This record gives sequence, structure tokens and C-alpha cells, in this order.
Amino acid sequence: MGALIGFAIAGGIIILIIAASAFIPRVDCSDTFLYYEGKVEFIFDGDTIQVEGCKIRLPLVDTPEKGEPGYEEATNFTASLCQKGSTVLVDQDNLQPHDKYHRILAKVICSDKDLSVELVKSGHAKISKQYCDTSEFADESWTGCE
Ligand SMILES: [Ca+2]
Repeated sequence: MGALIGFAIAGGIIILIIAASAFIPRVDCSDTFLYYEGKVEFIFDGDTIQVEGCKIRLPLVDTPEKGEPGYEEATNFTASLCQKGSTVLVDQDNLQPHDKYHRILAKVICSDKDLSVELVKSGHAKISKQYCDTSEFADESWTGCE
């Protein structure tokens, strides 16, 4: 009988912990050294997606805005490489953690592929050279930064 009550209490505590953890945000989007795995929740356009509640903008690249030629193609490219519901790796740009819109600046790795690199290689994104002096990733060969 005593053991049963013990099990019931332990079970109750576990349920409480699980219930409470559902309300704790797993990622603090205002952090500056984020490196986390999470699920893709939304594709805004080619260079902006949402992962675990945080809006992520790829640093050093630029895809066409809504209404510009290539917008649909770039958005579809990102949506197919980084599918909604799939788990991706977010690596924040430690030298410029956020942009002026409070989005996280970060590299996103989807199915072992660097989304930024794939966008550039496929011609869907251009490099924003003005950030060559401010990005953690400027040294990587795909950026063309000197
Ligand atoms: Ca980083």
C-alpha cells in the first residue's frame, strides 16, 4: 500500500514537471550566443524562417522581397530544403546576434546542408558584402568576403 502511494506521488510529480515544462520557452530569442536544434515552424521568405519560436534571418545573404522577381522561387527553395516540422540547427552570428528588427541573425543547417550556401550556389540569394566586416561567418569561402 505504501509503495502504491509512493508510485502515485512520483507519477503525479512527473506529470506536473511535464506540464510545467510545456510553458517554459525552450529558446530565449534575445540571447546572443545561441546554438540550438529546433523545429522549423514557418517560412517567411528565402532568407527568413521561424525555428522554436524565434524568427531567424540568415546573415550575409539576401533573397528577393515579396513582389520582387525570384521571391517565390527563393521561398520555395528554402521551404523544400528546410521543411516545416523538420529539425534544423541554428548557429547564431556571435558578432552580430540580432538585426534592427530583433530577428536572430544565424546560419541554419537543414539536413546537413547550410541553407545560406545552398541559396547562394543555386542563385536564389546574393551576398550582402556590407556585412563582411561584422559577421562571424565572413571568413567562410562561400561569402566571397576578403
Ligand atoms: Ca555562432
